Amino acid sequence: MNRTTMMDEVVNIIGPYILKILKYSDVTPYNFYLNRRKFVEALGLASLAFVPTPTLAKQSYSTNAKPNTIEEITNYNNFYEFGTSKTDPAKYAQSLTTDPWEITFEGVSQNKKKFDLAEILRGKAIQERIYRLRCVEGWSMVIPWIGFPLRDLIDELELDNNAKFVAFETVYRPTEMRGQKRATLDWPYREGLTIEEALHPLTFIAIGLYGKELPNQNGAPFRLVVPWKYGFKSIKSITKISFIKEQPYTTWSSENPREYGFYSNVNPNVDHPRWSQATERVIGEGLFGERRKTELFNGYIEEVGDLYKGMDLKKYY
Ligand SMILES: Nc1nc2c(c(=O)[nH]1)N[C@H]1C(S)=C(S)[C@@H](COP(=O)(O)O)O[C@H]1N2
Ligand SMILES: [Mo]
Repeated sequence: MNRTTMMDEVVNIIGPYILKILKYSDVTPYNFYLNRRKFVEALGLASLAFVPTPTLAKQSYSTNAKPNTIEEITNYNNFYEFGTSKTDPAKYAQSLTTDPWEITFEGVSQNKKKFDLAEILRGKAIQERIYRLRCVEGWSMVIPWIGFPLRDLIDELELDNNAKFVAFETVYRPTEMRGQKRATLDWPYREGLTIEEALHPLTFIAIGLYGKELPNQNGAPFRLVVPWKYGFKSIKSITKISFIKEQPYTTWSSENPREYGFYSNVNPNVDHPRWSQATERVIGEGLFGERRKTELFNGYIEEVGDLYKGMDLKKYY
C-alpha cells in the first residue's frame, strides 16, 4: 500500500467519526476549518486534501426554496461564448471539448502550476449546494449544484505572499465557441473576487448539477458559483486562476463600468441605471407569475455581511 492510499484509508475511517463527535453548533465553517487542521496535524498527514468536509454544510448554506427543473436550468442560460440568446447555449455548447481539461494557476510558488481536472478533484469532498441564482437582468432560479468550496482548493496551493485578489478566466476557443468569433465581449471572459470573498465557505466550484455531470451550457467542466453576487460573477468553463495583488480586469465591469461594478453584490436598494433591482422574475413561474422581492446579498446577509461592514454599497456596487 503506498502512502497516499494509506492516508486515504485512515481518513475514510476516522473522518466521519470526527464529524459525529462534533455537535452541529460546533461545525461553523471557521471552527470546522480549525478542527480539520488539528485533526490533520494530529495524524501527521501532509495535506488537507484527504480529509472530507462535512455534508452538514448543506443544511446551513442551501436554500429551502424548490429547485427549478433540469429543463429550465439547462435551456435558459447566459453563456455569450455560444451566443447572446437564452437558448443559444443549449443549442451550441455541445461543441466544447471538456475532457481533457487543464487549469493553470498563477501567483503560486509551487513548481507545478498546470493541473488536469482529475488531479484537482482528487480527494475533494463533493457536496450538494442548493443556491438561488440572481441574474443582474432581473430574473432568478434555484439550482442544486454539485461541487466543493473553492476554499478547499486554495488551501492546497502555496500562494505567493500578499495575494489580495483572485482572477478567473474562461477558455478562448473560437473554433468550439461560435460566439467568440464575434467581438460581443472582450474575450476571454474574465471575473474576479477579493481573496476574502474567494475563501468564504459559500463560494463554490460547481462540477455538476442535479447529481450529474455539469451540462456544457452551465459551464462544464468547472465553474464558479458565488450565490450572493449577480450571476455574471459566476464565471463558466474556467481554465486559469491567478492570485494577484491588484483588483483584476473583469469583463462586464470593463464593458460598462457605470452599469456593472467589480463587487456586484445582489442589492435591491441599488438600481441598475436602466431598471430596478428591487424584485425579480422567478423562472418557471411564468411571465405573469408574481415577482419575488430581491434580498440583500441574495438572502445571505448573515453569512457575508461582515465582508462588507462599513462599506458604502452604493459606491462599491
Ligand atoms: N464564461 C462565461 N461565464 C458566464 C457567462 C458568460 O456569458 N460567459 N454568463 C454569466 C451570467 S450573466 C449568468 S446569469 C450565469 C448563468 O449561469 P447558468 O446559465 O448556469 O444559469 O453565468 C455567468 N457566467
Ligand atoms: Mo446574468
